[in-house]
Amino acid sequence: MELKALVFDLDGVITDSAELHYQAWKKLATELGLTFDREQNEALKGVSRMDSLEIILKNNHCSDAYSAEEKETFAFRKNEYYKELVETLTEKDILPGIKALVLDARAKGLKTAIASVSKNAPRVLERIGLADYFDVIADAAKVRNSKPDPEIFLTCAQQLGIDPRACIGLEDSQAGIEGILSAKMYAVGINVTVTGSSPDLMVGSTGELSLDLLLKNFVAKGE
Ligand code: B16
Ligand code: MG
Repeated sequence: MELKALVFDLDGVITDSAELHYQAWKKLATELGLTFDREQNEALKGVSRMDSLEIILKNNHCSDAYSAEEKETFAFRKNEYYKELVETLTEKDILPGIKALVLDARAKGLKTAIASVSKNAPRVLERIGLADYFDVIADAAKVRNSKPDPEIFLTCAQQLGIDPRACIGLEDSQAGIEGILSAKMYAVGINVTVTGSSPDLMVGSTGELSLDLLLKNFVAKGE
């Protein structure tokens, strides 16, 4: 089967908004007197806002100390901090190699999609000037199951009208790699701290990615 589409995660693959999520959670955690560090932040990559909050509270053994309403307020506050940080993003924040890869892929007739569970994904893409370079941006509000569930990747393939096995998924998180593999796409990991299934191909950073590298390595599942 021929390669037909590239399906990108956003945070940590297109731009380093993973760092902005970290800073926003850190601010909230500090206000609440909770511990939170970069190591704990790894487990939040690709995980929805409310699930992320639960992980932070559980790590601090205080999940039961707050009502559902209080938790909603905390998540809202974190998102306000995050949105402020998103407004500081510019084209310079596109990670190395990504714009060239997206342009090369489109020039070769491949489709491109964004599989981000972030409800802020469209705004992030606008800020960095890439909003017009994707055929599909999955609507995170409509996705019921966060990564590692394959739902968001399958939604992208379906909206593109392409067999998932003809797609490459690119991710920086373990949850995302699991999602790509479950969707039967070819999985490319970018500096993933592997704690479960390994991606089909791993690179150390986005700067190592190129369309040539992907075309050389791509093998459709089941072939
Ligand atoms: P929001 P991805 C994910 O995006 C982030 O990795 C994760 O840290 C974040 O909690 C989640 O989006 C939800 O984001 O609060 O903006 O809706 O990695 O799937 O692009
Ligand atoms: Mg990510």
